[in-house]
Amino acid sequence: MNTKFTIILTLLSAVLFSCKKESAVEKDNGGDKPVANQSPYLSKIYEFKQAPGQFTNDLVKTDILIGSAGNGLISLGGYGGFIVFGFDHSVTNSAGADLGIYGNPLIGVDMEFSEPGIVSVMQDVNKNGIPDDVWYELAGSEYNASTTLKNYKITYYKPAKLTDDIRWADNQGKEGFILKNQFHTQDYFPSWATTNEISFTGTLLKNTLNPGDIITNKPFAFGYSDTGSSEYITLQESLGRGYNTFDIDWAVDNTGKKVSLSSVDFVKVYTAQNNNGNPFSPDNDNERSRYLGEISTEFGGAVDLKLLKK
Ligand SMILES: [Ca+2]
Ligand SMILES: [Ca+2]
Ligand SMILES: [Ca+2]
Ligand SMILES: [Ca+2]
Repeated sequence: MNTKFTIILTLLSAVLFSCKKESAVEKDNGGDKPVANQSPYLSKIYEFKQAPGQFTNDLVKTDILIGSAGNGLISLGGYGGFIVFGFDHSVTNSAGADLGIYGNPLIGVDMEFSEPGIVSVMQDVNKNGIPDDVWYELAGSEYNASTTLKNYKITYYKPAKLTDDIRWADNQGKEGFILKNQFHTQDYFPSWATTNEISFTGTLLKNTLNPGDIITNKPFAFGYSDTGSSEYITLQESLGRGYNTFDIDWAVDNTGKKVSLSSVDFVKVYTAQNNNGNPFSPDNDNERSRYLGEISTEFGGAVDLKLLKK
């Protein structure tokens, strides 16, 4: 194994799941105070279902996501893994972007590593305080791309042995594996599962993994979390901590028709690519096949942007 490459991969592995303490955005600098006793940060997690992955069942500390943002991360696991959260108020649809969501994309030139998450929103139409109403996807830059698959469904199967890769099959007739790696040896099949197979559905974005001296997963233009878009880079450079922004105006129903929402009560983020991080797939025996682990969106909290504005 090439030493330089090993060092880079070790660094990359650390960075992919580092918990950054510094944040300029959330600090109370006098100009970014919440108004009317409303917290700008998410206040409640309704559901958190990791898909299989290298960080699944590991380092799962959701408390750090409540009441602050950008101070810690959870990994949603492979395709479909998700979190559902809300605020202590309805998030109104103001002009422009409404929500900011934190992740940990790498943005170094030719080291880009994004792990896009799709964001959906829901209004508490029946006013029962729980997310049992209708989800509307926020259509990002890939929503209408011919490479984007709607109504995708994947099923993961619990392995016989802890050391086995996690097999999946999808509704496109394909199957494959979430690959185990040497950096993370815990059970990759989520402990929340009460059955030996679990399924997720949603919209699937195309794979963007690219082999090279450094394996990259370049960002999409806009509308996805954990993505080093040009907007993210600008925010990172100006605030010291980037995030991705989302406009409630992007909401579409399950036929792709735009819906007009004056506010939302629940937000869902899920991993939107199905990719085991192996650019040599289906060859799983290449020495670099298991370096990165699966594409799995990291989530570091969320803000109601209008409460952060000066
Ligand atoms: Ca808006
Ligand atoms: Ca409801
Ligand atoms: Ca990840
Ligand atoms: Ca990430």
